[in-house]
Amino acid sequence: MNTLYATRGSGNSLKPFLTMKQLDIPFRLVFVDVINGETRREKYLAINPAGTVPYMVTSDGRRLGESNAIAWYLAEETRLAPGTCYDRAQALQWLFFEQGNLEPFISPARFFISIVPHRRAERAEEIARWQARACQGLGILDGYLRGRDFITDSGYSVADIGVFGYTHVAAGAEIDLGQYPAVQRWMQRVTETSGFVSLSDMNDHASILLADDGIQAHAS
Ligand SMILES: N[C@@H](CCC(=O)N[C@@H](CS)C(=O)NCC(=O)O)C(=O)O
Repeated sequence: MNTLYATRGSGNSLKPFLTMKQLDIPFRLVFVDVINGETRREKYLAINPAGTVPYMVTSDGRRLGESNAIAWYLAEETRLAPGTCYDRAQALQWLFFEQGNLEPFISPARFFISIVPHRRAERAEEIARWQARACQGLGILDGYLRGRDFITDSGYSVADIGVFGYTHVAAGAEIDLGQYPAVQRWMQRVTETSGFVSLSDMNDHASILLADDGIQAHAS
């Protein structure tokens, strides 16, 4: 069975979680405590030297990091894989866009505003910059999604899952998604797809803690 290392509340962790739930792929979930620095300690670094979640160890022991790469691997040859060569390239375009123009700004702004608000003041200037950059990215996404149902013409796919991961929690970064009506309509469509599960479903899912995980360290 696949093992997914994840963190509660993480938009990146939601991506492989949602993919496996929608595809009925069984997995075990191990929660790593980012706030207490567990991702940067020896036990987790021996699993994922990059010290980030999500991370996956497949049923046959292979290892994979980066949320969009994990989701892509899981979606290959399933109904969540875009159907044509062009649609696959377009999916990759928007997954890279998400990692370059959305996630690096929404995620830290949300972290300091909503997850560790006592540390907000110390990052006030950066937060303003992150919000501005996130809004630029959301504006581009909104323009693209006008008149479209999903990211590619193949319908709902791994590309939507990847872009949804942090876009849907932008309010936690005090970004008003009301400015992006096409993004809002698209997010609603994503939540209506068959078997959709949310961040709170992930937070409440049966899991074990990293401290109780008996995996053998093997960096790759
Ligand atoms: N590009 C990576 C980013 C992963 C990432 O930064 N994850 C955050 C949680 S959402 C994390 O692990 N933070 C803890 C740390 O960096 O120690 C991905 O998409 O998986």
